[in-house]
Amino acid sequence: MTVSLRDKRSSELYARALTYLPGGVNSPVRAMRAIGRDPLFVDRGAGGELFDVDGNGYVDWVCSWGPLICGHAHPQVVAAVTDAAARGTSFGAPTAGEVDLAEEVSRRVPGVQMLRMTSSGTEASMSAIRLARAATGRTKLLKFAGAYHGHVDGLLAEGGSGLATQGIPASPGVPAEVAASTIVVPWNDADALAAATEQHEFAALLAEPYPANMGLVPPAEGFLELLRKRADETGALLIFDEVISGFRVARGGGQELSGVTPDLTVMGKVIGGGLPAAAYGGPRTLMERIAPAGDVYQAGTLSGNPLAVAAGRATLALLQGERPYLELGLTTRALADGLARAARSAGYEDVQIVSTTGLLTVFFSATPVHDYAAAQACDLAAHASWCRGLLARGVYAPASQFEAWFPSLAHTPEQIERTVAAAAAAFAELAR
Ligand code: KE4
Repeated sequence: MTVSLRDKRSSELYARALTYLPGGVNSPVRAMRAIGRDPLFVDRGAGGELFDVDGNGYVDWVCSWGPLICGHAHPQVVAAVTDAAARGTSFGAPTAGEVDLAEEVSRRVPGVQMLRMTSSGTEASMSAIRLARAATGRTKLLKFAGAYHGHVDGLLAEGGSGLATQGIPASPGVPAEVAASTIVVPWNDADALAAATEQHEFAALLAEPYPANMGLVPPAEGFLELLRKRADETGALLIFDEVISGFRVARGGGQELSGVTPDLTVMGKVIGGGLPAAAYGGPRTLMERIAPAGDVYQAGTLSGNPLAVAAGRATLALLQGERPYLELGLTTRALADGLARAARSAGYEDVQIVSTTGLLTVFFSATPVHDYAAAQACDLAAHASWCRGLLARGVYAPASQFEAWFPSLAHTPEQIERTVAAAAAAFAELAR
């Protein structure tokens, strides 16, 4: 049964927002343009649910694009942030919490002995790249088509057609000469990786170990090991961008899950528990190049902000040991199996449901998706229509084929059932 979304207040806010904010939003994907509708304005979240300003309730599978692995407004996170705020919101001076958080991260993440906090994943990626360039004396970067590492000039470079292509600006305002320092290679393409690392001397090979910005496209068997091998053979640093996979796909992120340890790790989202915090880290020998210990400059007024640190520490405290990840794996599996059943029951066959602990994507494709080109070949109109159908039935899914669903420890079996029922009806609508 579809409900006509009451969206009067959202519409009024959107009209006003368009006057003051580009596209009415503070980040493009929130505008819901990829699914052909206006954005919904949110009033509040609770556990695995979101409520918009018109009082419509949804099962939320976006969860702020990843930070809320324990769900919205977790009491322990809210209490930690409230307590911290009562002592002051920012000092511009070191605090004990920052040391505790850094210690906790270094205990979890195999490749991180030392870290520097920033306020966004973009800043963390940008800084890790600067450090890699300083450490190697090289300039060029290798990135994979479809991977997103934040809106750093040199990373807003897309590949042309072909194996390993010199980046071209993916946005106006990115200088061609900056994009040209980035070589873009198809994900999971061992030959293209070999060719690029033979042809160029790289400062760094940069990858999301479990890419989730082309939809979830896990590494092919042995591909991360090959990345590690090519970095070692050519003197490039290996950087894993774990802003999404970190603390999510496993307790120590993608590098723990795969057993492949990078030279530098970029982190974000979960590390801030929903407040603005990110970090980059690695062995002390590399990280002590960063000012003021070393000569590579990087800074930030609100880096390690006490409220964000409190939220991050409270979130990681809820992710102790292996049990939370077993639970998150079961939730993700139940959702994936349910969505597959929903598609089958509706006779809608052309979907590929891909998942790993804490991440899932429904590709509208008749064939498996192993790289960005295949993700781009999905039926984007069908995906958009399906997402609109989910919204009408109280399910808030990522408004883009090139994003992932973010199951959390807060999602309940009842919310999964609601999602599966809505998915079956929305698939049936498509199949008609
Ligand atoms: P931020 O600068 O948005 O904090 O982080 C950039 C970033 C870096 N690395 C990875 C792997 C990322 O996924 C991101 C940001 N993720 C997107 C969603 N895929 C954020 C949502 C948005 O842009 O509004």
